[in-house]
Amino acid sequence: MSHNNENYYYLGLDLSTQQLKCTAMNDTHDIVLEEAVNFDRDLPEFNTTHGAIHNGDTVTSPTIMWVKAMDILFDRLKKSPVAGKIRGISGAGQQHGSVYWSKSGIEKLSKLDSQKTLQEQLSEAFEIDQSPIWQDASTTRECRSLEGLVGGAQALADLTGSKAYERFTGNQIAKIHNDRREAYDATQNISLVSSFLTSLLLGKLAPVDSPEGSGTNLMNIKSHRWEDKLLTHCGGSSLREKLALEPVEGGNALGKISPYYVERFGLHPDCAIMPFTGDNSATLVSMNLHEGDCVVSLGTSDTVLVYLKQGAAKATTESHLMAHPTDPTGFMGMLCYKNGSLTRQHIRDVYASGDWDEFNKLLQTDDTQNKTGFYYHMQEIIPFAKGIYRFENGQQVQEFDTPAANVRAIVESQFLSMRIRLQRMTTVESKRILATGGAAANTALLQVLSNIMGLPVYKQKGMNSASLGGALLAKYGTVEDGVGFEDMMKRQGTAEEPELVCKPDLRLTKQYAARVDEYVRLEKSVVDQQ
Ligand code: XUL
Repeated sequence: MSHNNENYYYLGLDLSTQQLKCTAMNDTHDIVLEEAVNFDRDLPEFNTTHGAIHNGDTVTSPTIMWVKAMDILFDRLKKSPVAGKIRGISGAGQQHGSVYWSKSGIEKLSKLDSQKTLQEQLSEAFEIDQSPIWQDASTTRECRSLEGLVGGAQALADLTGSKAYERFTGNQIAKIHNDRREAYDATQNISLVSSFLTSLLLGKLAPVDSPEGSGTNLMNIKSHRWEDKLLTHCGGSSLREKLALEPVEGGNALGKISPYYVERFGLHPDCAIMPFTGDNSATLVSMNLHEGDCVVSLGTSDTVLVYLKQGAAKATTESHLMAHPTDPTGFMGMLCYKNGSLTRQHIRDVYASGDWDEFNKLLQTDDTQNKTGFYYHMQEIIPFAKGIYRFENGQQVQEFDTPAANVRAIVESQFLSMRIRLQRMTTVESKRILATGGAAANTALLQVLSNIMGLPVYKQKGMNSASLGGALLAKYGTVEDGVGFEDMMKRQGTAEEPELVCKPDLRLTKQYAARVDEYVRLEKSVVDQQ
């Protein structure tokens, strides 16, 4: 790198469930700016709760709300000293969510007028104004149908990396194709949340990257190409045209930023736009994972991420195999739970007076060896179950005798599930846990995680993992050809070692290990009650 590069910046965006964030970093990977637009707070006119609109099992977000959030974020960016020096932009989107462009929408995108806001110009740009998002659980019928097409859940997992999941985009598209044919037929193009942002920045339709293709049930996990029979089954013969572009690999610039952002917000005309990825793959990038590292992200959704090299990955019917964002032959193994922070908060409110300190105190008191609870406040993904179930000495009970038992049981149950599923997903033993996400600030929670997994837990500084991952992907796409991602990280010495926060109490780890069989049995009895 030449010396006069010091003043360049790289921008990462993250359109998550609850907010649109951005992180800008310089050439030496120091964060120079962070901004966020919170949907509930900053855009109350859209009436979202935690960024979403719930209507039974159907969960959506207004597409135009995301557009308005871009207007606000870029207005703030314009006022900062970094805007004109941004050399590349990439980022992340909550996975699976989809956007349905109208014909006029795509046209308007290519002729944006810098005198007007994006919202003004794109208000008629979508055939479907509510985007289905990852929390949606309304497509069970479509899921079974897709699995039926290929010979079952495991067969679909072998082909696409995952069995059919309600939130996966192919099944969401199939539901619209089945139930709203007119709107479907009028849809010119379909984007995912990630490629939607890329499209807004490029001023034309952008492809998804291969990790995002892996969240659709439509992409062949080996070739990274759309699979025709799956496309036709979910969206008829026109789905290929609506997707229009095959998935691409990360790190290759798609083009320069649309003149709209240059004229309106003062961005540099040479600013390159890189493919956006999913929030989970962006988190994996920001943490620069090595084999043996296991990320546990405790956020709106709880996720577990591992970097699996070719050969170490197993497709199962309860985990996901996704393409890796910077290693085209490797994989990201993932578990995703819907009942993450919001459900822990709910239990905190009911049993710990809405106070985290109280929650943490209770977490350290009661002995729950003979108590197990499953807290699926929302329709859970792993396993597919809903409701709250408590067991004492193997027998189902209405309630535990202490608030502390509920606090412990929810945390233990969440982490025991991770332990069990992680072991089934890969032959590679994890050596350490890297904790991230909002709830990773809670060390009492991390201590239980460490005890259950029997692994030390580390934390990296800086919490905006997905948007930082986006900034790193932006830089990766603009550095000289031939420099691999790991080399780029090494050169800048960003290998700022994560900090050790908890060591496992191996005596407790043994006790938890002894509870695994019983946990599996009780969980199965919960699934049987659905
Ligand atoms: C992953 C998933 C969630 C969302 C949350 O499959 O559904 O983690 O990506 O943003």
